[in-house]
Amino acid sequence: MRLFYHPAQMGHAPERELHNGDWVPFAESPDRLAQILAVCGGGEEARDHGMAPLEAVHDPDYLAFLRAAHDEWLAAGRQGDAIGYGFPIVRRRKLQFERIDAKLGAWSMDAATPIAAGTWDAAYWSAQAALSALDAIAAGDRHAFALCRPPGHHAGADYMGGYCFINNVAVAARAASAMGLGPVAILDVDYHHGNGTQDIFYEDGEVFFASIHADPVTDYPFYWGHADEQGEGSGEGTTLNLPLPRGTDWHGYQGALDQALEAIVGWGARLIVVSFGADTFEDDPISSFALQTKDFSRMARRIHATGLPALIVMEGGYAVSALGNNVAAFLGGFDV
Ligand code: Q9C
Ligand code: ZN
Repeated sequence: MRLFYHPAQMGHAPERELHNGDWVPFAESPDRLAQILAVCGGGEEARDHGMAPLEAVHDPDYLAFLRAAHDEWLAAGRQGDAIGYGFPIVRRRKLQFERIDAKLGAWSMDAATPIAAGTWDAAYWSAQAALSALDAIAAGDRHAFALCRPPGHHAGADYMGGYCFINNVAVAARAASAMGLGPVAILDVDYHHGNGTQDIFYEDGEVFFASIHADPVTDYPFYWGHADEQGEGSGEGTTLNLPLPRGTDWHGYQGALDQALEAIVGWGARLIVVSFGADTFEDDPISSFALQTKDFSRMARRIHATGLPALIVMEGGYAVSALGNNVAAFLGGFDV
C-alpha cells in the first residue's frame, strides 16, 4: 500500500499541553510520525493541491488565523507555544478581534491544542498527504495510507481542538465526492469521538459518518459522540455514534465495528475514508481501551471484507514505541 506524508509535518512541535491542571510534555509529538515511517520503510512525498480543497471544508478566515497565529503571538511579546484561555460559548459570533488571545479562543474549542512556529506548515502538508493518498485511490489503487500529523478529526469548519487544526479526513472526503468517487462514508475508529468531522457533515447527507469511540460520558471530547446524535436536515440518519465503555477489548469492539460497516454498506457507500487512531491500544498513555496489536489486523480485515476501496488517514495513537507496529498491523490487514 502506498504511504504519503511530507517532511514539513515534523515541524509542528509544541513543548507542552495542559493536562488535568498541569503542564505536561505534548503527547502528539513528531516522534509519532518518525516511528511510523521507520517501521513502514518510508513513503512518498505529498503533492501540493493548494488551498482550494481546504477551503471547501474550512472558513477561509479560520485558515488565515491559523497561518498567522504564531507570528502574532511572538509579535505580542510572547514566547513558546500560542494557546488561548477564553472561549466564547455564549452567542459566539465573528467580531473584529485584535488581540491574539481573543483570536485563539474564538477559533478553538479547547486549550489542548497549542500552536508552535511550524504548526501551519505541518497542518497544511498533513492535509496535502490526505489529498495525495486520495489521488492514488482515484488512479485505481484499492487502498492508500495518508500519514497525517497533526491529526484532524476534532477540528471543525472554524475551530481547532484536540491536537487538530485542519480536518484531513473531511478535506479528503469532500474532494472524493467532488471527484465522483462517492458516495463516501467516513469510519472513525480513533479512541476519541471525531466531533469535528461529525459537525462538518452533520447536515450533509452526501457523506455518511460512523464513529466507534470511548463513551463521551467518561472521555474527551465529552460534549459530542452520544448515541442519540444522528444528523439533522438532509443529514438526518447519516451520522452513527457507537460509544463503548472504558476497558473495551476486541471481544467488546468487534460487534460495534460490524454494525458500523453494515450501516456503511447498507447506505450504499462506494468509498470508505478511515479515521485511524491507534489510541485504542491497551498501552496508550491517554486512553483506556484494551486492543492489542493483532486486533488492528483483524479490524482492517473486516473493513477490507466490505470490498470497498479504503483511504486510510492517520489520527491519534500515543504509545509511541508501539505505534509503528500497530499501524503496520492495521495496514497489513488490507493485504489479503
Ligand atoms: N490531556 C486525538 O487523538 N486531551 N486527539 C485533552 C487532556 C485531548 C486526542 C487534554 C485529547 C485529544 C486526535
Ligand atoms: Zn484520539
